[in-house]
Amino acid sequence: MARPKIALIGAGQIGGTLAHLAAIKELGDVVVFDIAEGVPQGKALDIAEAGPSERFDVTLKGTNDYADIAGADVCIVTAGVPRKPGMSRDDLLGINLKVMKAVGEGIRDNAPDAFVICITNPLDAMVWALREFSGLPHRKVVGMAGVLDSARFRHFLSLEFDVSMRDVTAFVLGGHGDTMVPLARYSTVAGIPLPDLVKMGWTTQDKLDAIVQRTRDGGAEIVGLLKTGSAFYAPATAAIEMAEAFLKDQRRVLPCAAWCDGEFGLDGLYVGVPTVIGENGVEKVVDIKLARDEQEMFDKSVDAVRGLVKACKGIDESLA
Ligand code: A3D
Repeated sequence: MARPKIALIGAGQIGGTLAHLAAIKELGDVVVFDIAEGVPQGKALDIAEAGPSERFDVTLKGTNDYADIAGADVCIVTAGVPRKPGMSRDDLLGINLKVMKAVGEGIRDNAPDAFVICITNPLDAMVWALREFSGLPHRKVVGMAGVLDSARFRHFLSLEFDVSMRDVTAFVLGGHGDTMVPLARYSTVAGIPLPDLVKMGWTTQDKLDAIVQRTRDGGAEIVGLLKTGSAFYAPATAAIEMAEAFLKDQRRVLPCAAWCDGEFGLDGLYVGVPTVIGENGVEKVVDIKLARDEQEMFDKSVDAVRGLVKACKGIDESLA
């Protein structure tokens, strides 16, 4: 049986890490595309040369030609520009929208059956634009944010409780940005919800609030430390988790920026919600009932995403 084909659009910090992880996990043959000449070729060769030590049997190819992504089963898109200190994700909108147009058309013409995972920021607007430009079915185009934001939340909670990260589950909903909504009552240690852990004296509400805020600021914390770019190891790992769920039809329940048309009372918008990911892409949006305060936070987040989508339509009239 032929190995799956994984196309990585963007060979920067995240793209290179994705290629390395996909090869080590033997998820499939990897094609790395970028407009920068030599960069995808150099990274693909460098990673291929790790094969004898890592003992993986997949091929890696770097390219500047979209024809090489033909027939890809998965496309992971990181093409564009990342944040620098002092920039918000939204500051990237104009420049990355143009990139989404080129990438969307490249995928439409060469890999129309792929499951597409967008990582480029501002995430919720870029995944919407990428879907519009590519014309692929909505269930086959998703954004990676919730898996990363939840992982950050889980990491901080495991530090607070001094327990294994494996036993901490967390849910983060809404847009990927300052309005993201970490849901405390759906986040647990071995099934015990966070509000119960506060009652049990494992932590205080103030400390929990501070962890929620640190999660919201998780991307900015790394940008502030790196100074020259944004996070890439954990973002790549999160996207690989989603790609694997699709390729292996795992039906994982993962928070993604997914198309909601009816779910959560939305009439056609990409926003972070719990989904089931399987062989058809988004098999289902898990339409949970939110408490009043959660709904208020979610609505604020939805408004912010709507604002960005409107701004995209203002910049590129083919989207209006
Ligand atoms: P970086 O290392 O700069 O890589 C981006 C790559 O895109 C570069 O190699 C560019 O040459 C390439 N590129 C630019 N224009 C095009 C084009 N038209 N076609 C193909 N390739 C192109 O950035 P990065 O890998 O650190 O980050 C990539 C994106 O992910 C940025 O927009 C970040 O803001 C975003 N990001 C999102 C998250 C989320 O959780 C959603 C987390 C971290 C970073």
